[in-house]
Amino acid sequence: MKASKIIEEPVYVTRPFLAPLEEFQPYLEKIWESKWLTNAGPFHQEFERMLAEYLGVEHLALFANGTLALVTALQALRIIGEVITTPFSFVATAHSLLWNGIKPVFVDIDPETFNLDPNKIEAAITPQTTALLPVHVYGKPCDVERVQETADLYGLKVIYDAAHAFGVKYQGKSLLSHGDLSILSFHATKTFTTFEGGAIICPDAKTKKRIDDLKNFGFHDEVTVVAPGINGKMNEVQAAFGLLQLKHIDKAIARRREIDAQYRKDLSSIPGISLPALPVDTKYNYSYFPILVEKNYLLSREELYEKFHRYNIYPRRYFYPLISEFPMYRGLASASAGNLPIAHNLSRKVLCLPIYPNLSNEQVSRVINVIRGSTS
Ligand code: T4K
Repeated sequence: MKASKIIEEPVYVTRPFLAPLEEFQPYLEKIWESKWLTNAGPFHQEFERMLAEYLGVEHLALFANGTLALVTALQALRIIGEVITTPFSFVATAHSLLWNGIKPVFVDIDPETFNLDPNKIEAAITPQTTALLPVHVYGKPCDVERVQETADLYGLKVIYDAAHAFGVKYQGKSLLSHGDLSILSFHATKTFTTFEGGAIICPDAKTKKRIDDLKNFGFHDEVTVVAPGINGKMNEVQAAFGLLQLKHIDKAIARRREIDAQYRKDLSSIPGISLPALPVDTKYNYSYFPILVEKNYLLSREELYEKFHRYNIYPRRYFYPLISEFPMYRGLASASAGNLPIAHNLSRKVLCLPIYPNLSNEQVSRVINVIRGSTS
């Protein structure tokens, strides 16, 4: 019995959803025929249009990945000095600040949403603060109204790291339309993928043009360079793949929703396991399924994590350690555990369970049985 468990297929925290291979062939043939491989080619242009339409936004600029999108968004708004952000995110959020010579200032998170606590932002503002960089963690909306109120009061820009928030709608409109800019990631591990990829959601055509220039070395036209830009361009294979994925994304999110519901049903009554609530007034994308392993659960978070590995299941501790604990950040005054008690505590008890469209019901049951303790 035990031996058969060991040879079962591994279950990862996520797996990319891939449209059928044969459906990709015609796109590749077109690329081979046209020999247009990158630099705003035909698939790039079409994908930008179709994606903006799908997301319900007016303008967006595609990128080679989400990190370059973040770095460029900060450049586009000429952000300098200090930026207030969350420690409870993937390290790329704060790295984008360091790449721009900006000092991150960490503020604690809200215990319900796990996003930057709007009540704590004001106390961290100094004369050097120029912007806020909140993250819609797990795709759940930040308190966008309160964030904007504070930003308006102090004349700060707001850039949302919306890497997890593909397709999320809040109060009937795209969550991505909040703030001055939002960035998306289409990495292989995300709800919607182009292998690597990303985008900046822009409020108007002028801002999009500036960002398009910045991602293309700063070229405004053939002979004019207007800024020290970078190479952040998405290529034609990525864009074509994005177009194909778009045709299947609603089905993929619907399957994630079923898995989320199954976990909620079967895990809600297990002592010591807390399930963060789904966001209200939100069309959610079910991008992650975090559970909290509380003190009264029969194992510690680390013991449960190790136990999963014995069953060939690989949940992830997103986000542990906190960004503020990494060597390049921990010397900052705002990085101390005492300044970030909620985030610190959460990072020690969170575990993100596997959730992806091709996860079978049988695999979901395997995950649930490990937590239930029905497997030793
Ligand atoms: N902001 C936020 C809030 C983010 O979460 C991220 C990225 C960014 C910004 C930056 O965006 P990008 O520059 O990446 O576009 C992963 C991803 O590498 C990263 O994109 C993501 N956040 C982060 C949350 O997760 P790892 O180190 O956990 O990934 P990895 O390679 O361990 O993969 C996790 C599991 O996914 C594997 O165990 C199996 C599966 N997998 C992974 C890959 C790469 C596959 O099945 N196929 C694959 O190709 O960071």
